[in-house]
Amino acid sequence: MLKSLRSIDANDARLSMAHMYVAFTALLVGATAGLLQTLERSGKFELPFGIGYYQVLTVHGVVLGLVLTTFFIIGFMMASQSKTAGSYNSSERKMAWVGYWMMTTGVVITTIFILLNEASVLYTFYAPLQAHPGFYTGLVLVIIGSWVEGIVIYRRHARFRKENPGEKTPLLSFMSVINMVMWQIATLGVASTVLLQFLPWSLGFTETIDVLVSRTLFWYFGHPLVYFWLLPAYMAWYAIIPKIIGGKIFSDSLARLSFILLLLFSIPVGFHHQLTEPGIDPFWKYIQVILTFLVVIPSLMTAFSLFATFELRGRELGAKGLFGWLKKLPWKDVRFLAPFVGMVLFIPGGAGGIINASNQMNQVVHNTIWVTGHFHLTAATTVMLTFFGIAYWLIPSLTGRKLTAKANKWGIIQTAFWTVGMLFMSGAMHWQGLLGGPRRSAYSEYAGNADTAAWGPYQIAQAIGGSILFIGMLIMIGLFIYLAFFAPKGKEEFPVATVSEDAGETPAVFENWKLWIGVTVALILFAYTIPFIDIIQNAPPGSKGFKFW
Ligand code: HAS
Repeated sequence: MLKSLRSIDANDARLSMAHMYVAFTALLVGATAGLLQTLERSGKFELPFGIGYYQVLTVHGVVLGLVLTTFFIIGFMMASQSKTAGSYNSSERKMAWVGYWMMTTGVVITTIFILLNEASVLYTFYAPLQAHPGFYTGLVLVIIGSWVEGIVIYRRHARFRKENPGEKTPLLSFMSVINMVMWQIATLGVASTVLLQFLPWSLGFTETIDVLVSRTLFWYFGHPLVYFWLLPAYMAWYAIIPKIIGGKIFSDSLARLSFILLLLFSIPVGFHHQLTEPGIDPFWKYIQVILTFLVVIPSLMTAFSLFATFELRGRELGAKGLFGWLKKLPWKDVRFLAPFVGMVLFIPGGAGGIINASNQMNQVVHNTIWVTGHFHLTAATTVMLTFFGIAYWLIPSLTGRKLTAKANKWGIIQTAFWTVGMLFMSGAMHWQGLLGGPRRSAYSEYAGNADTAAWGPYQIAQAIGGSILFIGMLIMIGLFIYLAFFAPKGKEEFPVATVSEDAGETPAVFENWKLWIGVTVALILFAYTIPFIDIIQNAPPGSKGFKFW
């Protein structure tokens, strides 16, 4: 009975849900760590049992930035592909489970070493901070597991094309492939620094480590990492939200083109995280800043497409005037409200990104808590609110249950808590950052000096925000458990929109993977080859601890 109530094949639903259990456990652990951090930084609270600030900060960053996101995203993409391209066959599903268990084992290993305080190196694990080899081994397992699951996504997409020659592929499946291609090309950077530099160094095979090489390889991965988080949110904005509001996808071609542009331009831009670092030729920083401004374009296209979708639907319902459509949107439906708040806050979030990318302004904000404010507005608000919005219908639709009116109401309350909490916290971080407040710094480190008084009010505001967010997180976890196990049985819709009749034909060239991957690789080689050779050739004496260079 329950089987037929699920929105996708029962075996695929179980696979997707397995990812969700890990993701929401990560939310519980990571957000609790976040609360502890803001309390510590307020100066009013000391961490108990000798727990270190940087240990908690590592838990927070790794568990939320790497575990919650990766598991939620892969689970969501697999459910979307199963829904729109058709269910996986048994060999694809088996392979996906292999990837899932590799990732989960990796997470357990990494977490153990962080909890043992053997890996308090933050989610960026910058050298010369060194962790236990177990930390790096766990991370490598997570990455390789995700590659295995990525191959499943490619296989399913290819099977659809083979079984339906000449037919346009489902938009959500196409988008999942793009996100996975970007992820796999990007993770080559972090996998190489971990395997070739950090592991030999932490195992004692090499005495030193080339810091600039490791940071460059990390940021080659680090920027596409944030788009790996963003693209699933865009998947929902382009292909799911129109259905929820009763409208249509404005343009299938525009959606695919913006994803292709994100693939092309999101990788060769890592230097914008290293603008203040010596050892990289300013010319190549300049080139990568230009490429960063190019990667903003698909986000502006996304904004345009969303405005068009909302306006068209609003006018269909009789809206008049420039902003009359706003009144016609389904404000009481949490499946719409949560992602919509995410979109609105992406306007200041994106503007902050553009400030960061602008070389001169970067000198003002780099390494200040402004940057922390930026990514709490983008990743923790825009992306997370969209993920919550997805979870409200995805979880019951996978478990064969209903999003009840009461759960919907609690979802709206949850959205309010998250938004208010984040505005307090991220707002105070931005402000403190503009005044020069440092990021990644424990109160206990500078307690008693002049900074204590200067930063006090901002850090208290962050603690208030953190506490409100913590309540928001608890409501979300409660709703997750309710929707997964206790909500009344029934068939919850898996909303997928169709394309507007007025949209043009989608050109076949969008499925020319050789072309897009070829251009992506060419752009990466252009942006990185010469500066990377430079970095290695001009490394300071003694820094070439890595024997293979
Ligand atoms: Fe960023 C640092 C530049 C976007 C996350 N970023 C970070 C870090 C993270 C992060 C985690 O150039 C810190 C890493 C660390 O630990 O050091 N970022 C950008 C740029 C963009 C950008 C140019 N970032 C993101 C997103 C993230 C994210 C998205 C997570 C998901 N970022 C930087 C730079 C740094 C950086 C530097 C390094 C700083 C330093 O010095 O260390 C762009 O992609 C932003 C483009 C976005 C837009 C907005 C489009 C708006 C849309 C919404 C439409 C709304 C509608 C609703 C339709 C142009 C699509 C309207 C309704 C109404 C009623 C109005």
